[in-house]
Amino acid sequence: MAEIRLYGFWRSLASYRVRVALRLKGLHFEERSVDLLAGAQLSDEFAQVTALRAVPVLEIDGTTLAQSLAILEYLEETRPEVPLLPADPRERAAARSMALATIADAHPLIVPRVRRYLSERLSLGHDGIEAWGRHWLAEGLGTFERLLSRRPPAPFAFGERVGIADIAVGSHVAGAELFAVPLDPYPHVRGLADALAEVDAFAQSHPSRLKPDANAHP
Ligand SMILES: N[C@@H](CCC(=O)N[C@@H](CS)C(=O)NCC(=O)O)C(=O)O
Repeated sequence: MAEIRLYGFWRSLASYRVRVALRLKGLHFEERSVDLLAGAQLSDEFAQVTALRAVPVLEIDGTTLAQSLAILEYLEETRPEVPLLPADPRERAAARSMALATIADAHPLIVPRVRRYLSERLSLGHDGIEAWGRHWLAEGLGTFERLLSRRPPAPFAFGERVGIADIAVGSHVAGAELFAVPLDPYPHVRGLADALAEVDAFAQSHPSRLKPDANAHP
């Protein structure tokens, strides 16, 4: 068994968060793809891994963890050498609070099970579901713009070091890219996203790098 195994999916924003954190902490991991578009999260095979029917799931230290924020906090507690949280307790709370703006508020509204319900039970068509996704992503971008505009100027959300707030904003921006939501109205978010794109852990983990045909010739 690999020492650290991530069950994820290329376009899963929550999996992206965990991938980035593992790489920031310098941890080697193997990734198993759970094809959310094919419904593999609902399979009997995946039910052996987790009861949650969702990715990310991380096998590490002889245990199985789920929920991206819980996984990030676990990595922080067990491998504190490269910190993902600021040292000051007030700043730690503020960083968690910013991260939750997408992890708890915006992102849960656009996951496959919600889109499936909109389609199968409420008969919303493709365009309606895309509009739904774009709406909640734009709402989240607006929240991040307001939050970031009140932070002191810094390359990253909480200063010189990337951390959980950056991971959350980065994942939300990746979602905006997947749904073609423009970043132009959100200059602080755009500035942070540009800074994060220069960080290897973010660049290597980005959905565009994992997309199955990303490396295929046209
Ligand atoms: N709050 C969870 C999100 C878990 C989640 O909903 N993951 C999505 C992919 S990003 C998923 O696997 N969804 C399966 C489904 O909705 O059927 C986290 O941050 O880890």
